[in-house]
Amino acid sequence: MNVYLDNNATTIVDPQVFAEMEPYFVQKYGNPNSLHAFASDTHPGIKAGMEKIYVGINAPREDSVVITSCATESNNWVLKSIYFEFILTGKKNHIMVSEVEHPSVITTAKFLEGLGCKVTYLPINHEGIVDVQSVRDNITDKTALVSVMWANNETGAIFPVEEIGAICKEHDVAFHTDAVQAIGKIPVDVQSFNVDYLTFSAHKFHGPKGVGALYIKKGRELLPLLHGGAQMGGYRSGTLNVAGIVGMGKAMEAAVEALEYEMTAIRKLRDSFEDELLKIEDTFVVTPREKRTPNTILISFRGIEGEAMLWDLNRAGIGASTGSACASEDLEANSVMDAIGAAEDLAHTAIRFSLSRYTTQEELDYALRAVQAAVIRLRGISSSYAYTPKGHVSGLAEHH
Ligand code: 7TS
Repeated sequence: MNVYLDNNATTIVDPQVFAEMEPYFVQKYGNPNSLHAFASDTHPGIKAGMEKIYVGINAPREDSVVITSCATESNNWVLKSIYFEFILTGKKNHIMVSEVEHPSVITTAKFLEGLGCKVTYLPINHEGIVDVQSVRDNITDKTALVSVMWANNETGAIFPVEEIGAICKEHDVAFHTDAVQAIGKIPVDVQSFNVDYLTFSAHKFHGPKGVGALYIKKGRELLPLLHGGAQMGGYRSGTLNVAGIVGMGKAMEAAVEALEYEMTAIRKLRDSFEDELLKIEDTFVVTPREKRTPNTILISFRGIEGEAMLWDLNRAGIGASTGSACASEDLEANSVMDAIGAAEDLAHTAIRFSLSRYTTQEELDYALRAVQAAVIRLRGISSSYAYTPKGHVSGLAEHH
């Protein structure tokens, strides 16, 4: 049996999404900017796709949604544009990001730091949630941007973006949120609180890879990302990814439709799977369930290297993760485990299981048996497990 439990890395394309995209490859292939029927044939699809995206995040029509190639691109754009417009010109000197942002934010912030921008890395608390007080404490009239993700990709922790947005508004500071892990899992509405920029990516909600977006509130216009033929309102030149826009629109519509199912049925599957995993001795979960997206579990198995567990699971046909796939080439400790100050031996033991609306009870039953078998095998050959004291672990609730 093959079981895919790495949906925070990417998701299967919904067959309905694929079906809607298909005509835009070999039938309606015109360049939308040309002046003939091959071009205008693509316009209804683009219009409908964009409409579904606006509706999905409840964006007012006066605001912009710019289609990019991925969330990484959207995140880079926000930070670098703010740097060019406000930091390089000396109007402001400071940005804030949480210390557990995706690398597309963290490494961009570090790059800007190298260029002279002051950066505050906002800490997370023992539950893996970003500390609102640190936003209040560090915001100044020289702060140009605060960037805090809506939900964390590793733990699923939902961050207090509403409160952070309110603090930013109070100080007239631009607020960006990376909502990649929120869309399709919890309600995302850009009008429900103060948000100036919002990043998302189609492949995380059963759309195609290579299509991301950035929502930009009116009055918070950015500098163009790509100069050229002035597509996407001049923000991002380059021939439109027509099929991608159509696909992202359909995926957004389907994600909103399935939201209730995700928040009830998938949550239930996740919770009972987690209950069973926590029955295994010496297992730890950081963020309380009710503060997480409904599909995610980050769990540590004391005495077992995450990579070893992945190896055993992969042999059993199960795809999981030790954290983010983007970071998996260097065998560093999980960044969230690091940030909450977990003991070194536990930081390397975290495994992420992320479900989707396609996940079934049968798959989870199979996965549970595979995890149980892997735990017995790997602890049996572990040189350290038997000697590890079972005492208190900083920041982690212990389960026996
Ligand atoms: N932001 C967040 C919060 C993410 O989780 C990811 C991908 C990205 C940005 C980048 O998205 P992309 O569209 O540029 O690919 N996160 C992960 C992950 O957790 N495991 O693999 C990829």
